[in-house]
Amino acid sequence: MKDKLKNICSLFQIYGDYVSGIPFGTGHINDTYQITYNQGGTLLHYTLQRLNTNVFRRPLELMENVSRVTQHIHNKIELEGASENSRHTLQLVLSHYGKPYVFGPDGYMWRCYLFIEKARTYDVLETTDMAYQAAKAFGGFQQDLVDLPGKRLFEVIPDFHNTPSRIAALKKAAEEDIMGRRKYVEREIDFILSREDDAGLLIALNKSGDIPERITHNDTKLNNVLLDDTTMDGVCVIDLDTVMPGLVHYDFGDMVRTGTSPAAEDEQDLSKVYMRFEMFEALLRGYLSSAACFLNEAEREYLPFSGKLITMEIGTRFLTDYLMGDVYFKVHRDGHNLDRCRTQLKLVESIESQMDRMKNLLKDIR
Ligand code: ADP
Ligand code: GN1
Ligand code: MG
Repeated sequence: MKDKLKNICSLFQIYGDYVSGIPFGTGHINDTYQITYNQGGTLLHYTLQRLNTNVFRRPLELMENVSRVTQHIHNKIELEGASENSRHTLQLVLSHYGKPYVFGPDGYMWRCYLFIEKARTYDVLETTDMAYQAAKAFGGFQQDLVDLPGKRLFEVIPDFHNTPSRIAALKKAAEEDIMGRRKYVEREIDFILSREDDAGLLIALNKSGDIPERITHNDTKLNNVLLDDTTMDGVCVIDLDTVMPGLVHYDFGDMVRTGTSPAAEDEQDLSKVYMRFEMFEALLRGYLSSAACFLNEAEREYLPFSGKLITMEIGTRFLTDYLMGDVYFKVHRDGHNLDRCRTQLKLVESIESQMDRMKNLLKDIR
């Protein structure tokens, strides 16, 4: 593996001597490594990633999106005269051919970013301040992209947040039942299907013109934002593969899904899974602190609902993958996708039971 990573790194414009490469992060899709180089006696880090091209089938278009978005944010920060510019947006390292990616001998696409130091991601948020800062950073990211010039961003995965399509895929997987697992999950399937009427609501509001399409991140898992080690400020939004046209709710909903429960996404003890209202409040206030300036009334109104919808949607995806034999998300034990699905559905119940309070809070914030 050492030689393999070293060889891939040699295809990028990185100076100095390769020292090491270690697996990094807990993402379910790509393979990420922290790379260390010795440059004239100083150790420097990079993030090297192998793109999962089973999931991302149009990697060139994806990388064009990522380049446009990071360049745009970079230019904005530069104009604002902020310090430590290279900590506040991902910065691609180019290949010797001047491209923001390389194809390795393994045939996969690889890319490399400057590593952002003195900041880290969290799988579970510990304090309301962390929730506030993370949500503020994601809202700021959307705001930065409101004026992205040029053509519409490429739709990296069509219908990525089309919840009715996700439910249709679940029904198909349940009907086909290729692994013979359906008998274990009838309750989970019923839970989702009994909420099917909610699934198309945001898409309908988009069609009717009430909710506009914007540029969204679409994977605002709380571990996709780096928080500063000292100040806890949101330093940089990362994991930009799914940045594409979307609704703001896809982002806010996923923050609620991943930022409000005190338990991990794959926790097996469901009594530990619930929505902490104070975390929801911090996420809402943090998000509005940077996004209120561009949101319309309907977008605002459906923020609490989005937490429920996106949690149900990802639960649906985990269940579908379980039924299909764990072909999409990386798994590390038997039943892993089912455990993940169950936490999501438990969280949906908890969100539902607090929905009135969530909506009232929104009315109080002006
Ligand atoms: P995945 O698709 O696997 O979730 P990410 O892009 O989120 O990939 O990266 C995985 C982890 O690597 C992140 O959670 C973060 O801890 C770390 N990471 C990624 N990019 C950087 C970076 N530029 N600087 C510092 N850490 C990074
Ligand atoms: C995947 O790559 P990662 O782990 O940040 C998935 C998201 C899911 C998430 C669930 C491209 O995100 O959509 O919400 O897992 N990414 C893709 O944890 O499917
Ligand atoms: Mg990630």
